[in-house]
Amino acid sequence: MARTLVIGDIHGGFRALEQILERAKVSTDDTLIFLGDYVDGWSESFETLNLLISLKASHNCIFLRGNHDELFYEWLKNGKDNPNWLLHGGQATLDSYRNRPLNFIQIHANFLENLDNYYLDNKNRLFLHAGFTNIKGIEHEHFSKMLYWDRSLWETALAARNLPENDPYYPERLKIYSEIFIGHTPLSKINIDKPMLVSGVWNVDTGAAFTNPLTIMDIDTKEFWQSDPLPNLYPNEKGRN
Ligand SMILES: [Mn+2]
Repeated sequence: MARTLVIGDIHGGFRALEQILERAKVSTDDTLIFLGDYVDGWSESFETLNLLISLKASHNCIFLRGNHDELFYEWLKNGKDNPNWLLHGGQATLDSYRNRPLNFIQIHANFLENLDNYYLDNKNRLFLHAGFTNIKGIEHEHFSKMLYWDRSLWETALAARNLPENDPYYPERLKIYSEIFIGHTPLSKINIDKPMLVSGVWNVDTGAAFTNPLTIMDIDTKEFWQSDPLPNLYPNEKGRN
C-alpha cells in the first residue's frame, strides 16, 4: 500500500538517511516528506543533498526548508557567512563541499532555492520545519522566516500538554490543523529518542545531529523506523555535539 512517510532533520548524516530508507523498505509507491535541515553537522552534507536530489527524480517527494538549508544557500549564492553558523555545523558543510565540481554545486543551490516553507495536505495536516506565530495559521504569518526558525509553537505545545482542547485558555495556534509535523527542536535535549506527540504536534527531530538516531515515520499509522545513533555511524566525528 502506498504510504506517506515523514523524515526528521538529517544534518549531513548521509549514512543514517540510507539506513532509514532501507529499514522502512521505502519504494517508489511511497511519498516522502522531508522536514528540512539536510546540511550542517556530520561530514556528508554533499552526499546527503546528492541523494535527496536523486530521490526527487525517482520518488514523489516534498522537500521543506530548514534554517540550516537557508544559511548554506545564502553562503552558496551570496558568499554570506556568520561565525554562529560556522560554529553550528556550517564549517562541516563547507568542508564537505571543498573541491566539488561547480556543476554539482549549482544543482545543489537550485535544489535549496526551490525548497518549500510548508506543506498542507488534504486532511488538514501541516508539515513544516519549525513553526509559525500567527494564531490564524500559516497563510497569515507575517514573518516567513519563522516557518523555519520558530521554536514557540513547540514550546506552546509542551506548555499546553495537560490542557483539554476545550479549555478556554487552550492555545489558538494548536486548534487550526488536524496534526502538525515539525523538526528543528531536537528531542535529544529532553532525553527523548523517539518521535513525540504533544498537543497535536508531532516532533520528528529525534536528534540525529547529536547523539541520537534519525527517524522516518508513517504519518497515518505512526509506525516509525530509525537509524543507528549517528555517533556510531561517524565514530571519528562530533556532529553538532
Ligand atoms: Mn532547524
